[in-house]
This record gives sequence, C-alpha cells and structure tokens, in this order.
Amino acid sequence: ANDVMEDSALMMNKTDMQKTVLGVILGGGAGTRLYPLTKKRAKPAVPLGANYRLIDIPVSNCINSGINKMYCLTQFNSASLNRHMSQAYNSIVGGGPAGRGGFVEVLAAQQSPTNPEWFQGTADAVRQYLWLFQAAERDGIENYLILSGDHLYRMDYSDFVEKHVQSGADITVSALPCDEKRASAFGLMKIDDTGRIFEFSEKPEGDALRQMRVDTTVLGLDEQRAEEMPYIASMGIYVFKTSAMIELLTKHFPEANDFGSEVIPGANSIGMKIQAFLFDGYWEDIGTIEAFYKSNLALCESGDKLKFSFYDHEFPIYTMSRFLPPSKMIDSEIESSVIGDGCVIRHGSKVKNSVVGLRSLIGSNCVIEDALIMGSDYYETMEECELLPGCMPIGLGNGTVVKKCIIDKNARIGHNCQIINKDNVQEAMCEEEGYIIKDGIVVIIKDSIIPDGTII
Ligand code: ADQ
Ligand code: ADP
Repeated sequence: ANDVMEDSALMMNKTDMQKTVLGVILGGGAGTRLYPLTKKRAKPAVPLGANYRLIDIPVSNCINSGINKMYCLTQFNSASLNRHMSQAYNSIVGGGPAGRGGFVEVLAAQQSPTNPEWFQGTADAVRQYLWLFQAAERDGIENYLILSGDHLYRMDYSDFVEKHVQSGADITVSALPCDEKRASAFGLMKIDDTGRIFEFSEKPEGDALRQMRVDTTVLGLDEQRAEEMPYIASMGIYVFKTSAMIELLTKHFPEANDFGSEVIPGANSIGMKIQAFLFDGYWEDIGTIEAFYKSNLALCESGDKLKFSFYDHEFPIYTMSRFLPPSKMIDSEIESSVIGDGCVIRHGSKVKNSVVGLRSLIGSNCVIEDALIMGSDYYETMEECELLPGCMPIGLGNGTVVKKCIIDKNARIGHNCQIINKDNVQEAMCEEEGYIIKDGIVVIIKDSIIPDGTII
C-alpha cells in the first residue's frame, strides 16, 4: 500500500503536460534556406521521409510527451498544411477522454489594423499571437514550449519541462555539445555547475566564437569527446514560464524580433534565471537544402548507422492516413532505399540509396541513385493527363536517370532524361526550366515539366 501511495504522490507532483503546457511550433519565416521546396507551400508542409511532412516531427514529439495543445506559427498558410493538420492529428489530440480538448492549429501571419507587417522573426511571431495564448492561459497554461519546425529528432519533452519546473527557471534552453566546425551556426552558451546559463551568444564568429569555448566534460563527456566538442549549442527549443514570456515580449523587449539573438541574451542581461537542459540523442537542424537532402538519404541506412528511425513502436511519428495501396515493384532492383506508400516501380529499374515518396510512378529501365523523390499528391487519370500537351504523366518516364537530386512533388519527368548534374554545378537558378541547383544538388521544382531527353 505504501508503494501505491508513493507512486500516486509522485504522479501528483509531476507536471500535468496536457493542462499546463502549450506547444508553439515556429513554422518558418520567409523560407529562403529551403527554397524552392517552400516556393509553393509553407515550410511545415515540406515532405519528409517518403510518407511524412516536416511538421509531423514536432507534433508527434508533443503527442508522445503528453502535450495536446499546439499552435504552428507560419508566415503564410497553404492548402496542404491545413489539410494535413486537420486530417492527421485531430482525431488523436482532440475529443475523447484522452484528448481533453486538445488541438493542433495553424496560425498564419496576418495583417490587421494595428499590425500591417508579417512576422519579423521568431519572437515577433509569438508576440503577435500572445493575445490568443493568454486566452489559453486562463485554462492553466503555465509554460510555453517553443519548438522549431525544421528539426529531425525524437524527444520526450516531459523530461525537459519537468526539469524546467523543478529548477524554478524562467527559461530553459535545450542544448547539446557541438564541434568547432558547426558551432557558429548556433546559439552558444556558458553554464555554471548548476546548469545555469550565464552567457549566451547567437552565432558568434572569429574571436567571439573562440571566446565561447568551454570544458564540456562538465556535461559528462569524456576527455576526448570534450576536446572534439568544446561548445554547448542551443537547439533553438525553449520552455518559457508564461509570465516570463509575457514580461519579456511586452515589457522588457517589446521591439525584439528573435529569441536567439535578442530575447535570450536580453533575459540573461536583466538577471532572469535561464537553465540549460542537456539533450542526449540524435538531433539535426534540417533547414537547409543540403542538410535536408542528407538527412532524408540517411534514412536509407541500417543498423548502427541509422540515426533516426520512423520504426519506433513506443514513440510513433504520426502523419495523415491516406489509405494508399502497398507499393509494387515489378521486376526491379531496390538497394538500401525507402519507398513510400502507393508507388509503382516498373521493370528493369534500379533504385539505390534513395527515398522514393508516396504515389511515385517510376517508368521502366530507370536508374535512381542518391535521390530524394517526393512523389505525388494525387493519382491522375489518363483523361486528365491527355489534356496536357504531349500527355506527360506525373513521375519518371522510361529510361530516365536521376542522381544526387531532389524531385519535388507532382513533377513530370519525361523519357530518357538525365538529371545528374552533368557539369558539376554548385549553384544555379533555372526556375524557368523547372529547377535550381543548390550546394551541388539539383532540385526539380514542384509541378514542373521536364521534357523527354532533357540532360541537366
Ligand atoms: P535559427 O534556426 O537560425 O537558430 P531562426 O532562423 O530564428 O533561427 O529560426 C528558428 C525557427 O523558427 C525555424 O524553425 C524557423 O523556420 C522558424 N522561424 C523563423 N522566422 C520565423 C517567423 N518569422 N515566423 C515563424 N517561424 C519562424 C535558432 C536559434 C539558435 C539555435 C538554432 C538551432 O536562434 O540559437 O542554435 O536555432 O537550430
Ligand atoms: P501541396 O498540397 O501540393 O503540397 P499546397 O496545398 O501548399 O501544395 O499549395 C497548393 C497551391 O497553392 C500551390 O500549388 C500554389 O500554387 C498555391 N500556394 C500555396 N501557398 C502559396 C503561397 N504562399 N503563395 C502563393 N501561392 C501559394
């Protein structure tokens, strides 16, 4: 009986994630880094891992952490984002005894008589919707969990929030050790032996960077790892006490646009208590074309090399259920690849180290290598296709070779094309022809038509 008493006492002390935490997902600014994937859709709707979209990661992490109230702040709305959000999660977070009035909603920047501007940054985005979050506060929201929409990781936020509550911090920043090479892409911090952040510097370079070097053995790293990773980087994921957020955004720093460069260092300068929470797991910012491409292809790895797996029964990644048929491979060779639902790969085709997204239709004798093919939003009928000049169907035509490229959704690639970055170009803007090249990766733009025999 004592054990039971202790257990329930423990449970009573635990933070009620559903009642007291509001998840706020930063769904992207102007969307330049992932361009052209964000040309025709909001960033959170960018397809990921053959069947998913970027937004599935933070939303699933929230659901798996017991958080059922989430807003996604985005610069503009798109049909695919709304459709996805309303169909994918509402049956999980809303309604029912488990749901307890949960929701996942998109909030787009909007012009209003008092505010003629779009979101000027991450803090500004939150500030513009504080009125709505404060309405939620009346229902007992004590902490805001601020998340990014372009990270690949699996995290139980309840540990993070719990630490934040127990330490009595105003803000807790999730952090990891980082090497010299990548350090200046992040917010860096110095912490004392209680984990309190006493210095925070957003993306410092040169001397300012070296000045942020610390002894990371305090994080539990061994000597050698600490030597390799001498910085503590912010993951851009924060828990804010509701009252601290309101004070910071409206009273102390009403002009601040960003959390990393202004609000966090500012909070430190006025003596607020900011704690670091050490995250010990795989985490990747996939907000650039190169990182996004690499992380998608990394899903093709197996065994110890696989860093992120969608196959975790205890911690599933939720997405829209589409009731698609299984994929069919007809006399083709598939090696180390991820194939989404409802695809058809025709005879003689070879797929290697590639992600082939849902509803992809691949013709015969194609070669697909180190490619990320996003698939299609729909199956078109022959009648629909015949309305187009030359009737070029969505997908890859026969005999086409694609290597080291990203092919966005609904693209129509003709027969015998070669998308191989023949001249090894690093950067090119050929939007008229339906593609751009970034970091040496050819990206075929959504809905593009690439005629038969094209060589890129
Ligand atoms: P960055 O990711 O470079 O650094 P930022 O560009 O502000 O910071 O983006 C943070 C997140 O907010 C991204 O998901 C982005 O898409 C989104 N976002 C940006 N502007 C937005 C806007 N106007 N409206 C809505 N969403 C917007 C941050 C921190 C660093 C930390 C890294 C870790 O500032 O300290 O190290 O994240 O990746
Ligand atoms: P999908 O579901 O095909 O991934 P969306 O539903 O996001 O794409 O977009 C549907 C169409 O709406 C796009 O093809 C594009 O023409 C238009 N669209 C979406 N977002 C924007 C935007 N911010 N600006 C202009 N057009 C947009």
